[in-house]
Amino acid sequence: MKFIHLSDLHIGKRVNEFSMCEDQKYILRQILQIIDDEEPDAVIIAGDVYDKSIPSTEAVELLDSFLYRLSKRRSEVFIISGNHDSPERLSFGSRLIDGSGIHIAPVYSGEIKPFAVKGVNIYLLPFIKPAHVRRFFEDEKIESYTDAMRVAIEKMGVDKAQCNILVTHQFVTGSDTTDSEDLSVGGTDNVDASVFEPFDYVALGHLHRPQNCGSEKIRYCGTPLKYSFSEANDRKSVTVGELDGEKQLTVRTVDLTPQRDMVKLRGMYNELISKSFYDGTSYGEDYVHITLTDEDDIPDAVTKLRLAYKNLMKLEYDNTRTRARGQSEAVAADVETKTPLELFDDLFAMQNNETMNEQERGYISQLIESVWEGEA
Ligand SMILES: [Mn+2]
Repeated sequence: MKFIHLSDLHIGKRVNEFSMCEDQKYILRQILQIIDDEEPDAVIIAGDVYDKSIPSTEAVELLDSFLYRLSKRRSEVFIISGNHDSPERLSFGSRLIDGSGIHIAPVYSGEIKPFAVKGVNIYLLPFIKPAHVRRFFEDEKIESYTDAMRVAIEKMGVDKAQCNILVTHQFVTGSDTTDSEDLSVGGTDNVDASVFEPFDYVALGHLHRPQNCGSEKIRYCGTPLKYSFSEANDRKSVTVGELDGEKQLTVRTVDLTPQRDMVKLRGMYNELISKSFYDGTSYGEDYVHITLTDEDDIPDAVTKLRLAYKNLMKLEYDNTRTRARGQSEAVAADVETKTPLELFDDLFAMQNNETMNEQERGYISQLIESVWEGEA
């Protein structure tokens, strides 16, 4: 049984206020091409189909057209909701479209019946929290996410003599995160990989970087696009797996090439605006994060840089002043012990990367005196 594992499409997502819809349309077309080349028996989408529980009309249209195109292929399609989706809204009409080979997991009800594809059982377990499972199994001790997943899986009654795939959306303990996921503060939402023992493959969604959890049997395929600059150096792909009746698993990836990449650039302003820096690159179209190392702020830098870097998403400086800002907490501790003039001295140095000259110092010290005496 051959399958393609996708997750975290986040259709409708905006990154730094840039709509990703065009990029998503482009990458979904590429995914359809891969499906045509690979001819899998199953296409799995492991949650975070949409970016929001109430998706934009544009996002709904995009998913509708992707699903319609999928339904015209021979593969069966399996979809679960992630923490970003509303399970109720995502599964609207699911029983109606089931016959067209698009299977969307219903809201968790304590009971999960597998689908069979070429002798492999596919279990769809949408994103759940402990409370969602506790509701149905009041006698079980369910305190953590691991407890919840363990109970939900136990209740499936998986026959380990058969081949079994679980599709789910959770944070497996010890996995590698990026800046574009929504993880709970303090990390109480992690699930121990040992709960997945009954399965021959676990198609995971939630984390955005492709990775195996201990073995290739438990895998995050990652997002089809980069959704934060922390992923600038990642390679995005779809995971293609094959599971035979002997429980032999093979897993490989097919790379995805985005319409626009996300890149981080760094240097002096004059360097970055010189044609030799960006000529022959795709930076003009890419989503770029520029770090200027100039000591002085460049007036209107964003507008000027956008002449060469149309999709400049983020601009920051790395210089003496911005580094000093990191030390400003230490400076704040000095407030009690320093004179107003000394404090202003520090502020001036931080803003201008140089100390005041005699004339400036004289002016400020007069000003401070008059303020202090209430004469200003
Ligand atoms: Mn996600």
